[in-house]
Amino acid sequence: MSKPVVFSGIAPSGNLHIGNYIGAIRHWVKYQDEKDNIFCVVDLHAVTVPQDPRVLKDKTREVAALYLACGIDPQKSRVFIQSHNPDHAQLAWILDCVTPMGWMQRMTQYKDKSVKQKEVITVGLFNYPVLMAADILLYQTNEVPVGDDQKQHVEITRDIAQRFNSKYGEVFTLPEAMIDMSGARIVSLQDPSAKMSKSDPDKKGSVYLLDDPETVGQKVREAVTDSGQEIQTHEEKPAISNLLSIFSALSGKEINSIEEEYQGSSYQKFKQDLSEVVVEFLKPIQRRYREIREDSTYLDNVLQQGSDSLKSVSNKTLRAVQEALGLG
Ligand code: AQP
Repeated sequence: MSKPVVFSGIAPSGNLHIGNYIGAIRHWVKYQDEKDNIFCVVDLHAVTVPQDPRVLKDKTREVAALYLACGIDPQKSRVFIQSHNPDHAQLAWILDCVTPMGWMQRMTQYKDKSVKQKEVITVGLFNYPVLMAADILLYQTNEVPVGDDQKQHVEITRDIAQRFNSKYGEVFTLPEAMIDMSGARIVSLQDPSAKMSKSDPDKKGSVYLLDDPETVGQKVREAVTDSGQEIQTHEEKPAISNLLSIFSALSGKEINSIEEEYQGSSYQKFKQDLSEVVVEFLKPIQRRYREIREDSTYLDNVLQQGSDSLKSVSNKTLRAVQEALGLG
């Protein structure tokens, strides 16, 4: 039996943070052997908000190198840059033409992102979920491992696929979101009501995968905590619950056992140990990242092979879509 096709991606719209790792990348790595994996750096998504062109180019390679540094193995997974395959934009246009406006107007991430947007809000930002649907549907994806914030986008992908299939014939596989609820929503260290986010202007809210040990220590030390003393997960203690989730995800220890270990300890001691856990976790990733960035031919080859081998898959889907619609 063939392995389930997994597709996921991250926008190179800023520095990758431990929320991206805990909510997405670690699950990609964990199930690599069992799946047919496609991991994309979704640069077309990044330009839904203004980007500095030189920074974007570098961030795109940085994200690809970080996938590999975090454990994505190019022998087991295909890694590529979205804009290297024009089929994504082509299918997105066709899906635009089958997606009712009303569905799009319900997307909560558009609402959140558009209020934060200081410059003009573009059609691209509004359309982001249709491009994401195209990314997923092009490869006949079965599973989409994502954090909780992307659940609605995978649901609309299914709705769009179902609508297309029922109008024009069975072309698309219906994908499912794979959300591991532990760590599915890592929140800001400065504001537990907001998710940790690449585009948060408050850099103290996020621990980036490339932060140096001193910066990690400072961010964890200055993380907001809740009233009371207990180091325990509780819905009324969102800040400490978040720190416990991070501790657990990066150390591999169960939350219960961390709670037991720190019974009666101070927040200060807990944060000190947490910053050590984070620093030790990041060390090998940063070492491997530096090696990969120093060997640009290696990274180019991985990305080229990824996109070359995937174009035949996406072309096949696109041709079936065009045929079904009577295009060409
Ligand atoms: N805070 C988070 N906790 C858990 N998972 C998260 N993800 C993002 N933030 C968290 C997951 O990471 C993957 C990549 O996300 P993305 O780059 O496609 O877009 P995003 O969700 O909009 O991420 P950011 O960090 O908030 O970026 P900006 O600020 O540019 O919008 C997804 O699987 C996501 O669920």
